[in-house]
Amino acid sequence: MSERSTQELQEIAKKIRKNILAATTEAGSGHPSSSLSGVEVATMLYFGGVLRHDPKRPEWPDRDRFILSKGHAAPLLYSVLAEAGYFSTDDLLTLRKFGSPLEGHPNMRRLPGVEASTGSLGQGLSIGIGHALAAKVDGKDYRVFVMQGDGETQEGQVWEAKMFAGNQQLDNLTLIIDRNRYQQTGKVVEIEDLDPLADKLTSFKWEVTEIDGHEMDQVSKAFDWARGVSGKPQAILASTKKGRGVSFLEKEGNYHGKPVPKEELEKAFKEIEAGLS
Ligand SMILES: Cc1ncc(C[n+]2csc(CCOP(=O)(O)OP(=O)(O)O)c2C)c(N)n1
Ligand SMILES: [Mg+2]
Repeated sequence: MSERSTQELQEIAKKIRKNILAATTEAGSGHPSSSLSGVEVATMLYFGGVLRHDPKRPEWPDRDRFILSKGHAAPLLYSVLAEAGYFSTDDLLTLRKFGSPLEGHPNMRRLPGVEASTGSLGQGLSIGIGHALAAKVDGKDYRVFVMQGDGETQEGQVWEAKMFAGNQQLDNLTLIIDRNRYQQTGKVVEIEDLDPLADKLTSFKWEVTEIDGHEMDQVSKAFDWARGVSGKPQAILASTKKGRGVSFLEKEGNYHGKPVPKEELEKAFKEIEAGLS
């Protein structure tokens, strides 16, 4: 589906990773590790020909919508939007600064390309359902993509939304669960186990596929698969690693909400350049 090769997409993913770290380290706050786990999925959406969008017309009525429900991964969204041309990549270094539209969590009223103001976990899927339902009512063919965290999936509203989407047969809706196995305070499995997650979704009348969320080719195939499903919403369970691409973030396991110290930044950049091992 993509006009870009896997290698070209991997190169874009490297840029996105570096910009996530540059912005959060400059800000001295934010969530780099939560952003890094979603890089391949977001790169495929915006640069792999999945999302129908036009950075020059962020309000184009027929655009596909991407909603980052795990809004704390705002540096991921901002890096992808900047790389796509919604605004300048120089603006990334204003993240979380007083007056900057690049707020700690995405604000749809201040930044082009942001489809929903998120950050309060659990709400993005409901917003996405609103768009998907509107497309059906209006006879439009745009699609809606939502990215949720795995810890976020514990929110009650998430299950109301999933039940509703299944019953409404919203086949223009694709949910990606960024399954990095950690939430703020520890391992998801130890806090509120989600398994069997695929079975739960299937029983809610969803189609489900499980992939390695860092393998570009698997991510690409999953989006192709989603497009081919009719009569049901689709969930892509993407197994990922929090902090992916930077060994000392990955090793830490749950390096949540902490920027890389300035003195470690060059080391992190070098690892990202070397590519995923
Ligand atoms: C309703 C709500 N409760 C708590 C928080 C605080 N919080 C921010 S990130 C986070 C952990 C989220 O974990 P997960 O969804 O797995 O995302 P990850 O960072 O692992 O990608 C929490 C509890 C919040 N933003 N919203
Ligand atoms: Mg998580």
